[in-house]
Amino acid sequence: MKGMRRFLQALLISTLLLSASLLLDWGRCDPPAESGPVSMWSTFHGDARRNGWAAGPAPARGDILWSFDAGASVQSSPVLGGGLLYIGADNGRLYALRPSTGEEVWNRSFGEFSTVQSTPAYWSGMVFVGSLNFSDSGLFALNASDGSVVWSVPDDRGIIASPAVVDGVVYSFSENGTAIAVNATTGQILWTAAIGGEMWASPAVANGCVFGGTITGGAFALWAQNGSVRWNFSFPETWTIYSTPCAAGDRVYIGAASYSELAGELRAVNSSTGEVIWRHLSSQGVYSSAAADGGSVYSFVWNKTADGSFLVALPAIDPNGDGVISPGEVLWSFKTEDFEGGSSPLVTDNLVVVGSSDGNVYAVDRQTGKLAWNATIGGKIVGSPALFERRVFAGSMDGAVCGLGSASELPALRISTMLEKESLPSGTVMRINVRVTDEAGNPAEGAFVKFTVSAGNLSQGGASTFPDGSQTVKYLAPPVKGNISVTLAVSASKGGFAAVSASMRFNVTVYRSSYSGVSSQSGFNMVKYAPYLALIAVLGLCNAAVLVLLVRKRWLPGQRRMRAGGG
Ligand SMILES: [Ca+2]
Repeated sequence: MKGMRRFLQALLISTLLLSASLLLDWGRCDPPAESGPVSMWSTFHGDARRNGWAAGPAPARGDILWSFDAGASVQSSPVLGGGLLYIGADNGRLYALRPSTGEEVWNRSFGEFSTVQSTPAYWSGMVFVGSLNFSDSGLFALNASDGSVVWSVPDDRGIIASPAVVDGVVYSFSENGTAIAVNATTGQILWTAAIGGEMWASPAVANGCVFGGTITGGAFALWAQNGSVRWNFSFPETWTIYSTPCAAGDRVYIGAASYSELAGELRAVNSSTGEVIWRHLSSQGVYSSAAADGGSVYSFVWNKTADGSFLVALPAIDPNGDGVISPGEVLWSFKTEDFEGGSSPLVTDNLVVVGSSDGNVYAVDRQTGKLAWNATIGGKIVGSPALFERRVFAGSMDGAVCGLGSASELPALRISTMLEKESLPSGTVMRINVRVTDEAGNPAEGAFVKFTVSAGNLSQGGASTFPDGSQTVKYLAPPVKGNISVTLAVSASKGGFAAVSASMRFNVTVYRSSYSGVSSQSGFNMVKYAPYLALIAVLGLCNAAVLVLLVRKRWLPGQRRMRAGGG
């Protein structure tokens, strides 16, 4: 009785631990409310303020570490949350990829004739995104782990804008000229506001307000609480606002352009009143969103007279106070062969990174504007690059989504593998445990582990490692006519680390029993049971941990331990 009670206690505690760990994981991904750089690139241009400022250094090199083919042009920007990268494509699909390898985890289609130009937003285990479709456009909330729809709000015109999520509320703009606020958990509409002008720009949310702009040149601030107008102003006739306002401190930076007048402007306004603080003029247009790090403002400006787009750094404070940041007051400028100026810059500790329609991602020194590296992806890049764990991510109009960084500089992972047996009879099962650590032996949680065998079948309990760096597979030995040697290969990867692989051999022997034929041809497919095995593995692990604490007794006696690293 006492043993049973202890077991039930352990089960209860382990279940609570599991729930707590999931909650902790979700909570970590919420957008920060305070000013300063963002720690998680979970929405377009970093966080709901859209200031493009990421905490941490960009990689010193822009090697293409992986490339994923979305199968259609990509205008959406990559975002990260819950351990995955999310990006939309013009085939109407939203993709969830592993940021360490680019491997697809799931994709969701919003219909054959739809596009997902909207950049998704991750919040609390959900992904929010807008779709543009001939028949059934809308704002969707998806389960971040499998892409299933949690709720949706239909839209009669379609959504290009990228939703912003703050304090459990999703803010979205439609092509039909309305702004809406929706309860992120339930999908209940909290308010709608008729702005009266198509909106391609995304909402920026800061200081209790929602900032936006229309393609007819109207700029506005709504009260986030009820959608009423706080202030608005219009650029002259023929002007458009395609870019998302960037909120920084008590300011908002708004870009605008006029095709017919070959003119553009980045305007710094007071976020409480909309009053102009300064203007920076260009000869063609400002189509991308500005980034701000407090002292400087970075803008990608199309300058037709110079045949390209310039990434410029402007002083936040106008040096001579005349209300115009003149060419002479520009801190630095970097020329690209871009003729669209669509990509919005990412500011990191060391570099400013921007995509270009000339097919490159450029990273320039934040202080000097000198080129640090460029990565030639090939297609036009109109989305905004993202930074996560020393990697830059970008999508392009030729459908490539890439992870960029410096593989050589990354610290290494180590794999240690434990086999239950050195040899096993055909048709029988053995457990294989791996533990992934960093070079110092600290467990690498969330590392993506992949097993392959030269013969037989594997069923993996889960794709990534547990908090103690471990992961388990079951190996089913194949039918054999004579004893064979099997090669097991294990690879592990995790963002911020160089991937590692290891291999080892063991034997499968002839099963000398009258039942061997039956068991070896049963075709038992353990992959089908992977989700159950994953759950059992997690609960089992928690149980084991708790039981070890309770009973204070060591486990795994007599197991053979093998160590491997780098092949
Ligand atoms: Ca000036």
